[in-house]
Amino acid sequence: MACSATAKIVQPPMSINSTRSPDKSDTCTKLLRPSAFLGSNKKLFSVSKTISPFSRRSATVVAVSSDVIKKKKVESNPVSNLLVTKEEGLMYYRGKMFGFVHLYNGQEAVSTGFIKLLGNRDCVVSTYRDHVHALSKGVPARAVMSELFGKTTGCCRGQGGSMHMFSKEHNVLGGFAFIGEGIPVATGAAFTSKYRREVMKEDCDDVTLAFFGDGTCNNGQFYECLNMAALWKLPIVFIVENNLWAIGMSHLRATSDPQIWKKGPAFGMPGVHVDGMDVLKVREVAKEAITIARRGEGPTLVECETYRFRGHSLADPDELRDPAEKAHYATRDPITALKKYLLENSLASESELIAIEKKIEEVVEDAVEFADESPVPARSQLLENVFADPRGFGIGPDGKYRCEDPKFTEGTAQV
Ligand SMILES: Cc1ncc(C[n+]2csc(CCOP(=O)(O)OP(=O)(O)O)c2C)c(N)n1
Ligand SMILES: [Mg+2]
Repeated sequence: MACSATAKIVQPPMSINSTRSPDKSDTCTKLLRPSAFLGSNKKLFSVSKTISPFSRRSATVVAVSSDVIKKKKVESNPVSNLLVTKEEGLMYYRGKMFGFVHLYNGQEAVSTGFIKLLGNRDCVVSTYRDHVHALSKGVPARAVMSELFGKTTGCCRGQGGSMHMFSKEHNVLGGFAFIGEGIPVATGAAFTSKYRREVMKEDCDDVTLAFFGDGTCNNGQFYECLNMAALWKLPIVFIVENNLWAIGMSHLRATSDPQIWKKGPAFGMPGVHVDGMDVLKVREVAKEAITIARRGEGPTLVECETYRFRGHSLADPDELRDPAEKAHYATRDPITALKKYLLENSLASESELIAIEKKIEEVVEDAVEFADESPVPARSQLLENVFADPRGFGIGPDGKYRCEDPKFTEGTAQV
C-alpha cells in the first residue's frame, strides 16, 4: 500500500549525529507533534520518514514498495527501463543539442508537485535543469526542444539553449547557469508582486517559486535572499532539490548542517522536509506553502530529498557515486511510484497508462521533428539582447569596432 499523501506534521528530524538506529521499514507518515518552526502554528508538513542507508541523514524519504517496482521493471519491456530515450541519447551525441544538457530524470516529482499548482501569472525560476520546470509551467514541448536545439522556434529563439529557458508568456523567468543566480531574481519577482498589491493597490496575489540544488545552499545569495524574503514577507517558496550531490561533491561533505530545511526557521520562515521522490507528498507540502505565500504570510523553505538518475550533465561519466546508492534510488522512481498509486487506488487502468505513455512519445517525437526542421538563428541575432557596451565587443583586423561594420548586424561579416 502506498503511503497516504495526507499531510501530517512530523517531528523535526533527529540530529545527524544521533545514535538512533535507522528504521528501515517502509513506515508511512507518523503523526507527531506540531512543527516547532519558530513557534509557528502554521500547518506545514513533512510527510514521511524512513532512514536511508545511503544518506546518513536523519530526515529522509520513504522507499515506495521497492520490491514490487523491481519486479515490475523486470517483467516489463527492458527498453522502457533505460534511463535515456533513443531521442535523448542520439540527439545530444549527434550534436543536435549544444553545450551541456543537465537531465532531470529522477527529480520529476519536485517540478510537477509544485508547478502544476500554479496559475499562469505565478512565476518560476529554475537552474540549468530547467527544461522540465518550463514544461511543467506550460511552455510547449516544441518550444523547449527547439531551444535545446538552438533553433529560432525555441522559447528564447535559440539564444538561450539548455540552461536558459525563458518565457515571458508563461512567467518562466529563467534557467540560470550560475548557481544561486536565480534566487535573487525570484526574490525580486516576489517583491514585485508584493509591491503591486500593497503599494500600487493592484489585485495581485501572484506567487514565485525558486528551484535550486543542495550545493547552491552553500552560496551567499541563498542566505541574503532568505533574509530579505522573510523580512518583507515576500510571496515566495524556496525549493531545494536536494539530490545529495553537487556535481561530484557529496552534500554531506560540503555542508556543516546537511538538514537544509532548518535554515528556514533560522531566518524566521517555516522550513519543511519532504520526500521528493513522491509527487503526492510534494504536492501536499506545495499546496500549503503556496497558500501561505498567496495569503501574504511570507516565504517557506522546502527541502525535497530527491536523486538524479544520471550524471551531473550528459558530459559527466558519473563514476563517483556509489552504484549501490544509485540502485537504491532507482527503485524509487517517482513516475513508477505514481503509476503504482494510480493503479492500486483504481484511479487509472493499465490501458489508460499505456495510452498516456504513447501520447507522451508522440509529443516528444513531434517536438524533436519540429526542432530538427526549424531554422537556425541568423548571425545578426548574435548582438541582440546583449547588455554590453557595443564598442567593447571587439576590434576587427581593420582597427575598427566590429559593431560599426554594417555587415556585422546584417549577419554577413566575416568574424
Ligand atoms: C556561481 C557558480 N559556481 C560554481 C559553478 C559550477 N557548478 C555548476 S553545477 C554545480 C553544482 C551545483 O549543485 P547543486 O546546487 O546541488 O545542483 P544539482 O546540479 O545537483 O541540481 C557547480 C558548483 C556554477 N555554475 N556557478
Ligand atoms: Mg545537488
